[in-house]
Amino acid sequence: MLGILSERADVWGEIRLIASPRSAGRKLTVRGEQVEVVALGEDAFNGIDVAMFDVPDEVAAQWVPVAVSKGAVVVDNSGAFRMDPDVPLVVPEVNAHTARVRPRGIIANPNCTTLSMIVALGALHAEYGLSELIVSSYQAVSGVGKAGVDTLRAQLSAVCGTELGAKPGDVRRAVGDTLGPFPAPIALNVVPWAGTLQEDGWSSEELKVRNETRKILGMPELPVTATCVRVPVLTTHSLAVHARFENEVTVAGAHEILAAAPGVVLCDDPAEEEYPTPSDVVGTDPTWVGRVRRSLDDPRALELFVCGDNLRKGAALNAAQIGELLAGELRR
Ligand code: 11C
Repeated sequence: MLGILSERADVWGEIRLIASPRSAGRKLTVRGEQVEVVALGEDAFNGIDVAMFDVPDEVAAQWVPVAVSKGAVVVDNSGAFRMDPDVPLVVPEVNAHTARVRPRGIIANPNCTTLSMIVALGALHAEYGLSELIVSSYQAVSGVGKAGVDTLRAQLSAVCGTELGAKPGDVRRAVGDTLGPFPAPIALNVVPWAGTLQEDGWSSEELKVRNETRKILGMPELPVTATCVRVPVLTTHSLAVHARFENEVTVAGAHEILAAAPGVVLCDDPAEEEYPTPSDVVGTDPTWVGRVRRSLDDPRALELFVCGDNLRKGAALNAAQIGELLAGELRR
């Protein structure tokens, strides 16, 4: 977040850094200046116009209303308010207009998996009219934070240069009790799980993709099925998308839409081995799209492969873009 605020146009006045008392007094660099962190407390929000929250759900649930009561508009990156009907869930390229109506003084920032595909999908929906979505995610370990990154690095060190991975259970035995935040080894593996267990075997992440996609597109009845999978990638979520539309589609038409869509890069030339991969996309802002095909059995459906940096567009960048919308409003 601090990096992104430092890179983008400076629409801010004072930037105040607020964290738990444990971090108070630390100095962090933002826009080239050293700024001292102040402790979270009611007075910390005095005089703040826009408060960007990047904290666990329960901390957001407690402190976001406090910031609002002090006069701030809050951009919240947690899941605490996303499905509240009085809280817009905003992706500026797709539904910027919804940010203007915010009865609770809160704008929610979507989940990183939803954000990693929705800009491309929104552009195709605007032209063809989405009627059904089936996605499989390939999620990076930084989606669960530093513990995810540390765990993958530690497990990779344990298996690197060995012959592990050829016999059932050998990787599990080698990583021992260092599973970290994952339910199974993540090195040399893929794990069909992200989030917490919900009713009927769905994961919280799968339900977030479904519910948030519907809300962002303003289509509460849209059929959406997600299977969320964790892969041994540090940062950048990928998704294989099957999108069915009201109208017939063509690859050339989809290419044209995607190539012109703000925030999207079309990278689709399999003959030249050109398609997005997480290790090429990491650190960049756009949503990258490749492998665009018309479904063989359905002239109304497209298959796509999408990659987006889950820490940038999937989190801090989208929040900063929402903050910029608000700064534009405040200047008028
Ligand atoms: C993951 N997408 O990759 C999740 C993390 O609702 O913002 C983000 C959870 C959220 O594990």
